[in-house]
Amino acid sequence: LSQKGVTIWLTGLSASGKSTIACALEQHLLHLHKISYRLDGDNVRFGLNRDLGFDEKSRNENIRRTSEVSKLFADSASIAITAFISPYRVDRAFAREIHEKASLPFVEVFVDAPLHVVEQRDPKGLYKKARAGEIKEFTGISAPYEAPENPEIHIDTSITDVAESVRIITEFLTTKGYI
Ligand code: GGZ
Repeated sequence: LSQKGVTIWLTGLSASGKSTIACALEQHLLHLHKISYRLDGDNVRFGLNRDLGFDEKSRNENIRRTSEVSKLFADSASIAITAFISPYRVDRAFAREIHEKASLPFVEVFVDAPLHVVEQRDPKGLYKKARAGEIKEFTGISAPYEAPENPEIHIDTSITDVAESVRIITEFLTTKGYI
């Protein structure tokens, strides 16, 4: 098998569009007869990482484990798509480092949107609860989000729709020969 796997690492605030883009990207890759696997809070935080919360140490561990799992997927020649806030630069740097050490491609995608926009979206009412102090250490409100300084791809979802986001990512993957 000449084709290696790859990890596509989406990072951004809650409600920035990570999961939406991840799902649409998975669908698009399927149309291209490429099977990918999505790792996100919905399938990881209720299983593998059910012991973890949202304090800094828990998030570090959430991302450390997720990094290792995505690396295993990429190592099996799969396309791993991760959709975690992954707010700390040091954790994302770790994810990148273990991929690079294994000669596996790692594509960091900054799914960006201004705080006022994601707060306006607030699909689950979590920002409202965070503002009211009902949720502690909420990213962007009472916990940090360290924006990527050198992501392979930077998408502002307040001006870029899902289809265009998928197109941008797919084009990057194709150009690099990762898919
Ligand atoms: C941020 C939280 C929090 C706190 C619960 N801070 O929009 P969602 O609901 O569906 O996605 C968010 C998800 C974030 O989990 P991650 O595993 O991606 O976070 S991290 O990478 O930082 O470990 C949000 C919900 O969980 N959620 N409490 N305090 N998001």
